[in-house]
Order: sequence, then C-alpha cells, then structure tokens
Amino acid sequence: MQETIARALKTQFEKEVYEGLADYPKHLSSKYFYDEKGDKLFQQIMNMPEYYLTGKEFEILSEHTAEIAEVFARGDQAFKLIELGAGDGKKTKILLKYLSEHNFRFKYQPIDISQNALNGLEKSLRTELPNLDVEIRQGTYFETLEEINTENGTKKVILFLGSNIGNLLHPQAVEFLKSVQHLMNKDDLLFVGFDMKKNPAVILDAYNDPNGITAAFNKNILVRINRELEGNFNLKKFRHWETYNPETGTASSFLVATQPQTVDIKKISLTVHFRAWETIHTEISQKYDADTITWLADKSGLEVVTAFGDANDDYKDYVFRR
Ligand code: AVI
Repeated sequence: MQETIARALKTQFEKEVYEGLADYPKHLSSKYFYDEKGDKLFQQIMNMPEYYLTGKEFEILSEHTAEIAEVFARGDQAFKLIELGAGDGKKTKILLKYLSEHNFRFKYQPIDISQNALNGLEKSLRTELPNLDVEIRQGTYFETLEEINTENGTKKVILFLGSNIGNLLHPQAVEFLKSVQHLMNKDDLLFVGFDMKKNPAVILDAYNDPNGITAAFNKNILVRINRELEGNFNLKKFRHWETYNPETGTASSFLVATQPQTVDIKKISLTVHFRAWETIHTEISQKYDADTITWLADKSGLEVVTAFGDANDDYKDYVFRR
C-alpha cells in the first residue's frame, strides 16, 4: 500500500477493506457483516431450518443443564459466568434459569462490543429472571476480561458459544484461546461451542439457504462499504457462493463477480477492477473433529475437562481448563 494512502486510512474497517480489495485473490473479513441490518439477518439465519447449529446447541444446553451446572460449580463453588459475545443470550438463558432456580452462587457478566445488544439483554433478564445478579460489560473481549480478572479471586467460567470460534482460521483460534488461557486461573473453566464435521450436504445447505438470507448476509459487507466508505458496488452483479471441503472441515463463503466491472470506493481512494467470475473471499466457518479440538487445546495450553454433544454429536460444547 502506498505510504500516503496508508496514512489517510483512519479506521480499521478502511484499512482492511483497502488491503483486502487491493490484494489477489481479494478478501474481506466476516467481522464486518455485523451492523444493525447484519445483526437482524443473522437472527433470521439462526431461525432457519437449514441452520442447524443454533438448535443443536439449544438441545445440548437443555438436555444437559444439570450436568453442566455441576461441572461449573463443582460442589458449591461460587463463580462468575462470563459470556463473550453474549448477543441476545437466548441459549444462555436456559443455563441462567436453571442456575437461579437451583440457588447456585453465581453472577452473570455478559460481554459484548454492542451496548445496544447488552441493554436489550439486561432488560429482558430483569423481567424473565428478576433475582439474577447480572452486570453487563461493554467492550472488547480481552480488555474486559482483564478488568474482570483484577476484581477479586472468584472462580471464572467463560462461555464462548455459537461456534463463533469457527470463524477463525486455526492459527487465529490458537491465538484467541491462548489469550483467554493467559487470563484464566487454576480453577477457571472455558466452555466453547464447536460445530463438528458431518454430512457435507447438510453443512452446505446451512450456508446456502433457498430464500437468499445467507446471500443477503454475505452481501451486507458490500452494502456497508457503499454506505460507510462511499462505494458503488452493484449488488446484482455479485452472487453468493459457498464451498465445503470435507477433508479440512472448512466451509468458505465467497462473493463472485458475475461480469467484468469496476468499483470506486471514494473514501479510501480505491478503484477495484473485477474480471468476470473473480472472487472475494468473505468468511470461513470451520467444522471440527475431536482430534483437531484436542490439538487446538494443546497448542493453547488448555486441557479438555469434558464435552457435551447433541443426540448425533453434530455439535459439541467443550469444557477446558488451563
Ligand atoms: C457467527 N458464526 C458462527 C456463523 C457461522 O456459522 O459461521 C456466521 C454465519 N455465516 C453464515 N451463516 C452464519
């Protein structure tokens, strides 16, 4: 990137869009799918019959609630239940309800980058579980976890649900887990949702719904570039394309240019040329097997305590300690 332009790019979004679209092959990061509209589209995705992940994790938390609570409290230990990227907390509420009704000694601390999401969650918890001790924390995961760490020595149970780890490449996932591990004490636990390898057709369908909701979610990144960076992408000239490699377990999302075209993105002074059928890689959704999860844990200084699966072991929640 030229020095002068690099200096002019102020936000992380501007920098990453510039670098990703000036690169070959082109790429953009799926973390930019999520604005107000992207959040709504993702809610719709989670309610689609094809997107089995949400239902499977819901099943695990509903079917194994008592066992999970027992692992968390190990007897009668008090703990802080910290959730990274809590969102609307729909699945977590199963655990919260059980823990509250059975008088477990715990405090719920959801962390999210979106104050809006946290306010909504807090409001719903005040009516649904009025006796719950809840303290919302707005911020990035690690800054907030560090703050929580310095408070006192209470045991921490950290939740990272929804297969969010799957949106990271293996080296990034190791980095992420290592950073969490550094902030864990001896008794602390980490509870992570993993989508497991399964029939490739089922996985492809989950990311390729017939109603075009996933396509709209994928294209939302172009909508954001148009609005926030003064771009002129024509959404009709791109199609959503999903692949799944059953060997590596990687599902990949692309936006494919259906004809040659030139796009101007004024705010970052970038003109992008597309050949017909050229791609922008936008997301990976990694699927795992038990060996890969053990390998990830080893690399990150973590140890598997136990795991809970749905009836077919299509999806698993793993518990780690350091
Ligand atoms: C948030 N994340 C775990 C979702 C996934 O399954 O990778 C995002 C998503 N992308 C397309 N559909 C859902």
